[in-house]
Amino acid sequence: MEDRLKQLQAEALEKIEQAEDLKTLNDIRVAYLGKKGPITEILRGMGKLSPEERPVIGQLANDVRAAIQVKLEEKQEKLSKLEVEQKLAAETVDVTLPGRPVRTGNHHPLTAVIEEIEDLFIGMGYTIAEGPEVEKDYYNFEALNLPKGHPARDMQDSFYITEEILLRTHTSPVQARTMEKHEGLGPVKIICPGKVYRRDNDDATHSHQFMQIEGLVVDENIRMSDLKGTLEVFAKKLFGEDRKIRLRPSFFPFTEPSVEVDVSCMCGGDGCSVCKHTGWIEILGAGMVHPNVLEMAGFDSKKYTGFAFGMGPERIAMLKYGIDDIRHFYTNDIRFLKQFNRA
Ligand code: 2U9
Repeated sequence: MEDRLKQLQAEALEKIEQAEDLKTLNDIRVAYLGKKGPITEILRGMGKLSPEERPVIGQLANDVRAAIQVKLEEKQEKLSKLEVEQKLAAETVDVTLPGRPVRTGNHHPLTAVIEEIEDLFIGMGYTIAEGPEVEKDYYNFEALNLPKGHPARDMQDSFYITEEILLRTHTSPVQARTMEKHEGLGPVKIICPGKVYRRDNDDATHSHQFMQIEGLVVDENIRMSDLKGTLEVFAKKLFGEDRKIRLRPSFFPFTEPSVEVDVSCMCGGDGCSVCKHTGWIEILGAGMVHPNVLEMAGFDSKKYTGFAFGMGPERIAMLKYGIDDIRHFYTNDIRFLKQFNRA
């Protein structure tokens, strides 16, 4: 019996030593120390032993059981630690790996150009004025020296809602309203960005709905040279310090004299398809505010003068980014929009 117990101990310790995982270890515990295990069996059969043998074998059986238990506990601790270490190694995060790129959104190219132009004029002391897109005929035409029956009204085929109400054809009514509210006192220095509408067939260069940015300065002693200097600063900041501007005579009912403004082409005058080999690109219309417009808004035209200008940001963005079709701004093809990600 003694030999059998010693053999069981040696066997069990050997198996524990060899065990490579916690499940095997548990199987060994059940096999040797479980209710049906050999050691329990020996202890149960103690009654059959002689009184001399009983304490010796009893003591030995308890020692064997304790030795196996101790070894099992030691091994369990070792294997548990190992398991944690293996798990940690398998789940290691390589912090040096580059992250997955997060696609950032971006401004619509038209919004980007409008904000750039706004910032430029804010930097020159202008404030932004806004007004309704559904406008009275009076502010859209009459207050701008375009009385009913004026031939220039035909130049701007309009979306009329009633006889007196229409979708504004330019942002000029915002200036007319601002001047009227101002009651002729002190300077006005505003830019008016906004959506405008004209009855036009959409094609690469025309849209029935588009944006405008107009500017207006009214004060004492405002002269044509102030207009020219302002537009020169504007063109250089927007297109580059090497650019020049030139003014050509034109006609608008709300300004007198009126001019069209060209910026020198990026080809430097050599001639290219953008400037149609002229070296110049038209970017703006402008002029000195017509005395009739000043008077209708409540300004004394003998005391106050002013200049005004207007531009189409779509055209500016098309020139700046080399876009060949105005419809790209409104069809919102993601492949087009993604190209303007400044991030
Ligand atoms: C008031 C007085 C004067 C605004 C002006 C232009 C010239 C002009 C067009 C250019 C291309 C608009 O985008 S476009 O279609 N605009 O040429 N606009 S002067 O003159 C005003 C406006 C309001 C009270």
